[in-house]
Amino acid sequence: MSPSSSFSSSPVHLLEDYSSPNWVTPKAHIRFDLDVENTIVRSEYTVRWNGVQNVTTLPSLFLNGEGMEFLSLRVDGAICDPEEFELTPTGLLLREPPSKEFLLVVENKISPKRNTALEGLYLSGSMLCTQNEPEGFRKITYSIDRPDNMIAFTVSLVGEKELFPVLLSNGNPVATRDLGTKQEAVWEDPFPKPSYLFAVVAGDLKEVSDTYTTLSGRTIQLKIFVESGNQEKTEFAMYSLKEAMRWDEETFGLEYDLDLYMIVAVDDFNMGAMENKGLNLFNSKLVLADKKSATDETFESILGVVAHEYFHNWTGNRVTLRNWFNLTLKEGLTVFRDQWFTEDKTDPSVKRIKDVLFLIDHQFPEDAGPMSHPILPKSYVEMNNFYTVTVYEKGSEVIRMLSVLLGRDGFKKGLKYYLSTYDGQGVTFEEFVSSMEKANGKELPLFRNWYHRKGTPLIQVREEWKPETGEFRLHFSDSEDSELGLMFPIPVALFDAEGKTLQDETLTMQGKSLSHTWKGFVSKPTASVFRNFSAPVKVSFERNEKEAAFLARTETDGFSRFFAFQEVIREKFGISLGSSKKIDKQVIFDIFSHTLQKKDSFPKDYLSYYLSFPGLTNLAESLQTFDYEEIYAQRVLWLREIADHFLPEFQELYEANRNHNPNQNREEIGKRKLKNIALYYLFHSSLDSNRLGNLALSQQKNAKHMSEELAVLRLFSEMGHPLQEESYLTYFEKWKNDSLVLDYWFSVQVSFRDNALLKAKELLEHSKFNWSNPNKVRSLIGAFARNPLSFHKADGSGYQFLSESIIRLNAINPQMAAALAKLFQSAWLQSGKRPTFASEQLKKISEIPNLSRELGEVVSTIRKGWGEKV
Ligand code: B3K
Ligand code: ZN
Repeated sequence: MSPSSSFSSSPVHLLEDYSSPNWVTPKAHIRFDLDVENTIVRSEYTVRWNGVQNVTTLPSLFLNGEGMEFLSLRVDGAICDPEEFELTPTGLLLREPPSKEFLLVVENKISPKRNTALEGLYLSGSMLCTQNEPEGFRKITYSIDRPDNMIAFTVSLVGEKELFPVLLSNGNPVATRDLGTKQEAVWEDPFPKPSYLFAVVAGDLKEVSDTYTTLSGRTIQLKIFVESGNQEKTEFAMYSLKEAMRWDEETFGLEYDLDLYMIVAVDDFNMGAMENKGLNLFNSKLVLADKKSATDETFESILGVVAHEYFHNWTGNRVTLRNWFNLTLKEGLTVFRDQWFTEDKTDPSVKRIKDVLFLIDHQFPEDAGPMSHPILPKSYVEMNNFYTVTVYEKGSEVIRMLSVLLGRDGFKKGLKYYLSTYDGQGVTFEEFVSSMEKANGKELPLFRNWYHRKGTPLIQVREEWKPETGEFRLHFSDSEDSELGLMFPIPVALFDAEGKTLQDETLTMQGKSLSHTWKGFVSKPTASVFRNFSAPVKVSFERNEKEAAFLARTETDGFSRFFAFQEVIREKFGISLGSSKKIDKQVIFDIFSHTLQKKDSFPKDYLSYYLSFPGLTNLAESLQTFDYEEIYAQRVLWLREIADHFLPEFQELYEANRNHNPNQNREEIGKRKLKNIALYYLFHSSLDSNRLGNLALSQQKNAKHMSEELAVLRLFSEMGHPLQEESYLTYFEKWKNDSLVLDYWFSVQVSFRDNALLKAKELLEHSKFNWSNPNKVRSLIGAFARNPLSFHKADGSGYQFLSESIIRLNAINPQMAAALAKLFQSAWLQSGKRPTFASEQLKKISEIPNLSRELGEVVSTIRKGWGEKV
């Protein structure tokens, strides 16, 4: 069954070609005879004509179906002769449908065990499970597999009791039957849904149950299914689910609609999780956690992803998509909802800082490279390739802008209007934006251009100060000569010299430029613009360094204060690159001192971010200079200077936060982070590295929380410390039987420094590495390619390593291969012969036999973007 269809024979899908389906299947009864090697699927559909009513001859009906063995076809009970239909590599064509409504029964066979692509029905460990978004259902059975075909499903699952004591599907369990050594379970989902939300799970699973009572008093059963032995590790996921349910009721008045909500943890999963109606499937790493084995970052991801999938129940499932071009309609919106949720549950400034850093480090480069696309892509060959940071994260920023333009209450009104008007339908971004307009009585015409314009807009900001009249003017202009003028909010604060807020107001850009004048000042105010990162744009605001430094100390908005400091650091750091002279860093030291003196007035996790020095990728991206060796060398010098300057302060910070409880609350998470940041600076100072090494090793050995333990491995690895190997070994011996914990171990060893290639090759041969497990592939190969120092080695060896891995994965899991191939994008900006080496590797990939649709599209898009003949 793997790999999927080949690239060369795959058509391009165009948004402009979209039309609604001629035929739909409002009802389906799918029966599975489950078997690891050979599963028989029998699908019974009510097929209905959905085209123009006065049609004279009914056109043919095409059912999607790939990589399966056809068994039989019946129409209205009669078996079809071979000449009545045609089987193609992508489906089944019924030449002459008998009437406008009829019953079709099709039978086919699939092999879950051979399905290493992990799409459709597949085997993970001893469990059978499905992944159908976007187009996996067509790998299970013949169907009209598109999101605008809404289906009321009934599902019968038949399987060996011993192998599959637990049989699950969407909706409600309605019957079970004992069939001797086998059993049958019947599930019915009362909510019609597209096939991408269909799910099945069968296995020997243990259940952890809880209940949730909605604000209207309904009791919902909550169940998390895991492999035996993992029950203890579900507490935090269950807590996250209940928090998300409460939050959606309190914030948007949205209540869960079934009586049962299930989550299943799956070890082999291509992404994070999947929002199938009533039966979410999750990558185990986003369900299973306890303080010993999961970092604080993992806990926060669990909180966010459990909430994200839950929120999809309304934004995605109840109101779904008309076509895949509109993916951001559910993803951008649901990411925004999960970000908002985490902001409410943790520290809003810290969450915003993390989300924006992620956007800058990952989405900005994508939007500036060969794979740049608008949040509403206009064409695709393989939809899986468009689950991008642009569709998700930029999509979320676009939705967030609505919540600023309309206010959060206006946004809530708009969302309620949208969900109640389009409940049960598949719609487009247009229905969403017009709902926001209608509910708020406000027109947003230019806002729609965000869905069509690609690239990160660059906004120039100029200020004018007229001391004689006390007038202060800000001018904003869109530097791109684009037809697609934009609408976005610009929150502005003006501060006096004492840091008092003189003005706090939100301006709205509509089109290409905007000027605003304030009057009545006695001295020039300091302006903070685009507060809280109000639009996904780059801002060029040439101004006095002192003003940014002033904002870094006084901005009342925590996010903008952090970013002002980053701006100061980046400016200075940029000057130091390529300069042999030592740069005066007094302004930076002053901000550090000021902040360290006031440290008790900040939440600890906020302070830990504020004190962190920007990472390699962030420096490269924001300075648009990609000589990583130079950036790395300078960064080490800077860190040493800062560390030595504030040695007593960092020592004190380490000691003060050394003792903590291993609990998941803000205070304790903050302590762990601060302690680790302090240790990071101490390691860069001129203190004796042996003594520090022993201190760190004892932190690792006595750790009560994974965040303490892993921080040490990271430090040793980043510093290339002599105790590194001992640290890795200690960790391995402790955790060798916990596959999820070993993922951290794989990744930490290849994430830093310029000599990771040897390690990566060695780890590929390790008995715990497994090419078929996406978490392992991401932890080793993905982490290696995200380490710029090793990946962008001048001799091209990093590129060769990646391309060889990709070629191997093309035959196992094309989605993983394609995801890794995207990492080549950044090679084009590198110096020397690197772009040539990278393009040779891509060419090599493009020439392999059986190049999959997923990988082929990525490689050809990058090569075209680089101006190569493809
Ligand atoms: N909707 C899924 C992602 C499906 C990815 C398919 N390659 C998870 C999510 O965004 O919630
Ligand atoms: Zn999602």
